[in-house]
Amino acid sequence: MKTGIIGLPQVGKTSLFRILTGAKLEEHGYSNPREAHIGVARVPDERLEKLSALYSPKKTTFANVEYVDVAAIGQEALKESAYLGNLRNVDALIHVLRAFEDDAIPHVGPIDPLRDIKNVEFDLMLSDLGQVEKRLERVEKDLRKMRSSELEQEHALLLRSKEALEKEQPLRELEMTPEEKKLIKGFMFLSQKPMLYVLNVGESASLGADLETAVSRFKLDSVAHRPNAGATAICGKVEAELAEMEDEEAADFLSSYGLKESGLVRLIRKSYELLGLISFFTAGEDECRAWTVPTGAKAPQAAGVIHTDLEHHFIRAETIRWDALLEAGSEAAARARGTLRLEGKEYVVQDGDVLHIRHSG
Ligand SMILES: Nc1nc2c(ncn2[C@@H]2O[C@H](COP(=O)(O)OP(=O)(O)OP(=O)(O)O)[C@@H](O)[C@H]2O)c(=O)[nH]1
Ligand SMILES: [Mg+2]
Repeated sequence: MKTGIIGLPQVGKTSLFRILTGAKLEEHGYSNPREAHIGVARVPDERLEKLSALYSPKKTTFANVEYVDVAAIGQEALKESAYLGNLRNVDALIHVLRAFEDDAIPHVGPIDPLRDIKNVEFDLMLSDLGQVEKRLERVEKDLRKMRSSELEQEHALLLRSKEALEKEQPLRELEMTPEEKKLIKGFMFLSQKPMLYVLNVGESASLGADLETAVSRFKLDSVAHRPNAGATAICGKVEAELAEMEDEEAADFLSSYGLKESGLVRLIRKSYELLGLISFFTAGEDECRAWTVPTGAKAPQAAGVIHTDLEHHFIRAETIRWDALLEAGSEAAARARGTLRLEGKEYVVQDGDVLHIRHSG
């Protein structure tokens, strides 16, 4: 899964990218600011850490999310094909919004995240609209030559998209059947991607409480509740300091701000929710590992994420919730208690399941 980090100039995109991925500026050769930077972040997961403590495996593997840091967004940038290509290729977007006060760092007028959202969304929609219109022309030409139900379906969907964009409704808010989604997928429309708005707030003594209330303080409640969108807040400055600390020091630092956990944990969790992703685990003496599947995935699909052969030769999945396994103390004990179940091909995997795939391969 790939998430693009976008936003106006100097709002803290690169800072957030660095904190998320632990990337150092030098390593990525930031000499060319127009270039996109790609980094991998580990998805923090306490459940996996606890499973790992039970099994003491040789290796513990967390799930990963890829982040792409691009140059500041704007109508000019969106005309560059390399820039556009980088953005089209992601599965979701994080829009970083300036919410911190600092006279030394310029911004377009007073702090107003809602205005910035409107402007950036407008640019995204304008880019999509250009693409929709171009394709519509082509489809209409083809339809005059020959009618086909597939083309007609695409035509109707494009018209619907055009209508939405013209009234400034991002495509992520359009309701689509799975079939329509498939039809439109190839365009990789920017305004169709799930969007997480991230307020980059200033440092304060009551940061814990300030982060909690930031979304409503900056009037983002309504945008956060729109389809396929969400909002959260982070303090880039504090996170950057946290990233440099050892665990114990970090815990003290967090509590001095009235925080329970690093904002990154919340941020990554939010992007998971937004994308409709869940985690399941495999646990053993060799490796304890977290895997990612879309909500609603059935057991064979989950098996396929581990290895394609496992999907083809899937028989059953021994299944138990991570906490039930911890409570029992071992798979054998769980089996004896009857909390370890055998699930078949139609089983819908639940967030936090520990699976052991039985296969015929
Ligand atoms: N006071 C304050 N400054 C910040 C914060 N986050 C970032 N900055 C500063 O803002 C400036 C821009 O940060 P970047 O992370 O480079 O912002 P960016 O969005 O990647 O900028 P461009 O890529 O040039 O558009 C830097 O000088 C940062 O130190 C913050 O939370 N508080
Ligand atoms: Mg940057």
